[in-house]
Amino acid sequence: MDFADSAQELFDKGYAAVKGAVAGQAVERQPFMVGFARLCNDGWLQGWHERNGGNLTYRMADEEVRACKPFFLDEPGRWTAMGVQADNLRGAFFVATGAGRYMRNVQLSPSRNVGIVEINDAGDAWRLVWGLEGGGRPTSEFPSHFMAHSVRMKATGGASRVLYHAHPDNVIALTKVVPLDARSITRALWKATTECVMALPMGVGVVPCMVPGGPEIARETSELMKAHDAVVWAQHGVFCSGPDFDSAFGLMHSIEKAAHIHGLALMMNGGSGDFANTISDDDLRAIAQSLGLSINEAFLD
Ligand code: 2HA
Ligand code: ZN
Repeated sequence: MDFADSAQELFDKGYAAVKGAVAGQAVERQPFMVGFARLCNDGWLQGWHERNGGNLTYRMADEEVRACKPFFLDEPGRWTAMGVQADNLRGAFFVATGAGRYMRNVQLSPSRNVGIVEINDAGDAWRLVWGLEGGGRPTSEFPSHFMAHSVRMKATGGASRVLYHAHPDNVIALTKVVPLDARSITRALWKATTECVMALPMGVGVVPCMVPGGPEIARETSELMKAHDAVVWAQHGVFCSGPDFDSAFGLMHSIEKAAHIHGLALMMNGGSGDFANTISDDDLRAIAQSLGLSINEAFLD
């Protein structure tokens, strides 16, 4: 190799490294990515993300895609079939935590721990266009996220953008002691604190203990998400949605807080759920009515 060739090779390597770093930082500074990373860290600080537990996805707005496109990979990854399909997500772009990545590391380096994926025109495959440096793929729960995005997008007229999965201790414990149906779990949550029904007027859906990351849990969850913005996964955690990061995090937090208070009250009461005082069904109706929220009457007496 002569001098000109090796100089060119050095230049190309340096240029690629600088370009990669600029592209990483340019996208990391976008407000949606700052909000994404903040939620991951907030969930970690709550203790909901042991090891690689939990995951987060965000459906990008068109203007956010336009702002980031100049920094996308020159050569996107290969298309990967998802085994699920959605017409209303053809050509969508998602930010997703990476499979096996730890939520506690996201804020330290979004470009290593998070990827942006593009959905193909058929709505059944993704390819990586940014991030997940060092190689990787979106969260193992991506089929659940994808199907739930499709359902929530339809149910909310396009407002829903965030899907968040966490492993909050008290909700998981709740699924061990309360009958595993949506009505019983919702009533335990609603009656724990007056604020819970405000965050959760439709109550939660509940899926039984299932294999994590599979197509069955994706199908069951998305079916329940037609009517609920949060679904409790027995023995596992919670899957919840929202129009923005504050709403999705706030919903997770409200559900977990209610489960915690229910558990504390059970302990103070010697394990009995027969409490001296509680929130009546008419109290729940009045709270919802005061905010103009329609409450899920199927879960009330
Ligand atoms: O991302 O939480 O459900 C790891 C999980 C799987
Ligand atoms: Zn999980």
